[in-house]
Amino acid sequence: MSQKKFSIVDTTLREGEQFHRANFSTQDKIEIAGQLSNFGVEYIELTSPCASPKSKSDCEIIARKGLKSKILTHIRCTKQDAKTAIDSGVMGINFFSQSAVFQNKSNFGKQASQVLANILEVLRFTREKAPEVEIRFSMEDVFRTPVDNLIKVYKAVGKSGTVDRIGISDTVGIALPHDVEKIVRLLKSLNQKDIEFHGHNDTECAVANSYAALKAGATHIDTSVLGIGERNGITSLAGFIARMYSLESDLIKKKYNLENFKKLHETVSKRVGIGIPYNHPIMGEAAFMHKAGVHTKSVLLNPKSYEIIDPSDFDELRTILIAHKLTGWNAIKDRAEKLGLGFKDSEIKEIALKIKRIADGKNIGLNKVDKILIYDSKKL
Ligand code: HCA
Ligand code: CU
Repeated sequence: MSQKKFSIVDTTLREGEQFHRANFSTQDKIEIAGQLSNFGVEYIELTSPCASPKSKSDCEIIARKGLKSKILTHIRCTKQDAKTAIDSGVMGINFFSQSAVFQNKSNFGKQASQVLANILEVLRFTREKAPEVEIRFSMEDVFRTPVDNLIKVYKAVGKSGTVDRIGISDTVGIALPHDVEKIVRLLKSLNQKDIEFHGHNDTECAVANSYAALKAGATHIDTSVLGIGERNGITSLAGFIARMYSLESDLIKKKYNLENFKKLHETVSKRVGIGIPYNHPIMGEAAFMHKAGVHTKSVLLNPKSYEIIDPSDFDELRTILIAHKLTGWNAIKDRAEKLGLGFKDSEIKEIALKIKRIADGKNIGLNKVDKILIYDSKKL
């Protein structure tokens, strides 16, 4: 990995609020922001204070909580929005601009020039009014916008000297990792600003794209807990953490308080009213389950044979499943030993065959396996 210095911009409380089932109360937001901060994300992005009266007061309350994470809000590129955001007391402003006006393939017309001039004026205004506030400017739908137009906009924004960071959004989840790498490198070559990447997950590429962005020189990655957001959401916090842990576990263990990870996920899942998907990285119920005989045998000898993440780092447990037709005698032997029962290997192999026969075509539980083991041990 070329990029070890990165920050997470968690947007569960902004993009996540755009998830169709989310409707956080003030109390929910305070609780989630506190847990995100305890986990250690560097930034928390909140819904625009211009979105509704409650969004405004929530922004003000959370911005003044003194959390460790920097509090940002996400607003349109207008002076009125900027004024309201500054007054809310946030430490950073994530401006975004819709890109339809820049998507004309044949030219950068009069309308686009006017929109760009407005953007620059708002950025200058904000920088002047709030010199201490961190400013990011981002365009929506970068990967469907002609590159020449992107260059025009980002070059002008960079030159204006008003922003700390530029953002790239894959608003519709269309990008592939190599597209992301290409654009990040291009923007990096235009100006040396920090770069934030925001990727939607319509084709399940969000985590890979986020990593590609980092590899190419991006510095900030947007995530949300459980990936919630518009449609099927964005890079999930757990997916991104799993990706980075698999490459740099020591760094991730040092940078974030992994023991708070589970609580954060349980809270968001409860407050949104959705379960944690069974296959969610790290947090899904299947993440550390081992079933087939070949797998269970190896995992019992060395968990790394089929695990790239140590569940105990996240307060999770590994499960060795043995009550099924794919079971293996090594796993049954391990279970017998746990129950304090002694068998010869030849006997255990017989018992494993019996369990396979019984479980072929129907579900049996661990209780049933235990009963068989105990019963057979008494016969000896
Ligand atoms: C949207 C906007 C956005 C903005 C991302 C950003 C997107 O809700 O449509 O400001 O980085 O995906 O483009 O979330
Ligand atoms: Cu988005």
